[in-house]
Amino acid sequence: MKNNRLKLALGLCAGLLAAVSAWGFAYLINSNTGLPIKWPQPAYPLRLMLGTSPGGIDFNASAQAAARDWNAVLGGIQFQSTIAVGTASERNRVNELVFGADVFGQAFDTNVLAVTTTWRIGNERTEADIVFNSARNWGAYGGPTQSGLVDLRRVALHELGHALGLDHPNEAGQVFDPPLPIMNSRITNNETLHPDDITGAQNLYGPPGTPANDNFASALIVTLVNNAATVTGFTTNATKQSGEPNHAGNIGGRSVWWRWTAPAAGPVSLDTRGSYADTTLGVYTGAALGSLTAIASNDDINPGIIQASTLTFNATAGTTYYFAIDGFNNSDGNGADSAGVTLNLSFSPSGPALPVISTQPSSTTVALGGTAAFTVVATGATGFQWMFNGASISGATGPTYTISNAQSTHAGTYFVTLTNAAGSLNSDTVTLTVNTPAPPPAPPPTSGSRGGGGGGAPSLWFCGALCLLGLARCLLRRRR
Ligand SMILES: [Ca+2]
Ligand SMILES: [Ca+2]
Ligand SMILES: [Ca+2]
Ligand SMILES: [Ca+2]
Ligand SMILES: [Zn+2]
Repeated sequence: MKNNRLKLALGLCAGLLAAVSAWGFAYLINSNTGLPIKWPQPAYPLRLMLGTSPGGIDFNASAQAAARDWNAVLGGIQFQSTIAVGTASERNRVNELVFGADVFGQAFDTNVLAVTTTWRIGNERTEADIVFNSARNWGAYGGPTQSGLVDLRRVALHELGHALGLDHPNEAGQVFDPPLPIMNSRITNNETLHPDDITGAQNLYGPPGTPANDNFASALIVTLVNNAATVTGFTTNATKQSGEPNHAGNIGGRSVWWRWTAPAAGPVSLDTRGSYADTTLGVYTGAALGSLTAIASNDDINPGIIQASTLTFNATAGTTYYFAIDGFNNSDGNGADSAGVTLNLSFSPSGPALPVISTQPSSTTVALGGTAAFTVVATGATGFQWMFNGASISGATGPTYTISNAQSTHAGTYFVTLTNAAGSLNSDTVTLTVNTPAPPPAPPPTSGSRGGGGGGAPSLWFCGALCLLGLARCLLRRRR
């Protein structure tokens, strides 16, 4: 009897899909941003409610051993388990590991050993419960799989990988020689984390330790090959130094540094595509952190959507440029986002110069029905294109963009792309706020209405309502 198919992770929220990376490993992805979904805090609490078998096997200890295996290779997160008895609930913000005859009321598929149910808000994991199929015969052993007896620790190792944000590499079309990754969708004789499992998880949470290029003075040198370079690192456990600027105007808090000396004059293009978290990027000249000159910076390629950063600048021959990558989203109580980061550089030595902006556009506020204008002052530009919430504005192709009769639909983010023969240069991203008259006070709720349910910050109530739509989708996926 073949009972050896591991359950694929249920992405219970809408907008989840598996993605293939260039490396191997696969992730559960927020399809709105293209970024993996991660547990945001350094501590990842688990509530173990697996108990002891009639034969005396301590299954909570087996799950703890699996959690320790992941903890040993991860720098930005650690599973922390507590032992309890009881039943698990979905959407209670407690990450529970239990045995169950079903998955919160949904039957296990044939051959399924365990299921991880996951919930999220934006790029952040909010909850992951793991249900081990109580119809199986569970044990604790090492070595090859035994017919009719499932080793709980290695199944927990797989399901905790889903809780971290990993998906099945084999189902993303990736082929390996044995020993196979733990994150493959079928249980195998391999019982230890595979290099692919470890690299995949470290891209999300970093390896143990602090990055070597955390401090400005420890900036790593970028070396070009054919006038291009791609360097990688981790912002995990990086810090912000005293006197360090806010990169792209964002407080950040987990910066890492590279430096590069231009061998000739020419335009440079930088981006952080391939990073595993929301980045900011800044370019500076100067010898000390307290006396830097800002050259260019960027937060998002497409504000709020493509959260990697991109910028261009004109390099001067012989000048050393410092590149800082930091994390965004330091407003969620968990510090700036951090993960594996990538910096891509391309250089056109002696090429024509990019446009130069002397005055950036400014954020502005306008009354409903009023007129707002954004202006950029630049030299060397032959074309202008204003962008609104990441999309081109038809006809907005001059140095000034004017909005007449401003409505609430005009509120959002704007920038202008300047072009010439050397390429393109984006201005700072600025915001338009449209002040609308205060609405009349709401009438008091009538008796029996469900008023005031989900106001304020994203709440459990809100997340639950969103995720129920996802549930139907995922059950279809399960039955496939
Ligand atoms: Ca739960
Ligand atoms: Ca730093
Ligand atoms: Ca960003
Ligand atoms: Ca954060
Ligand atoms: Zn799985």
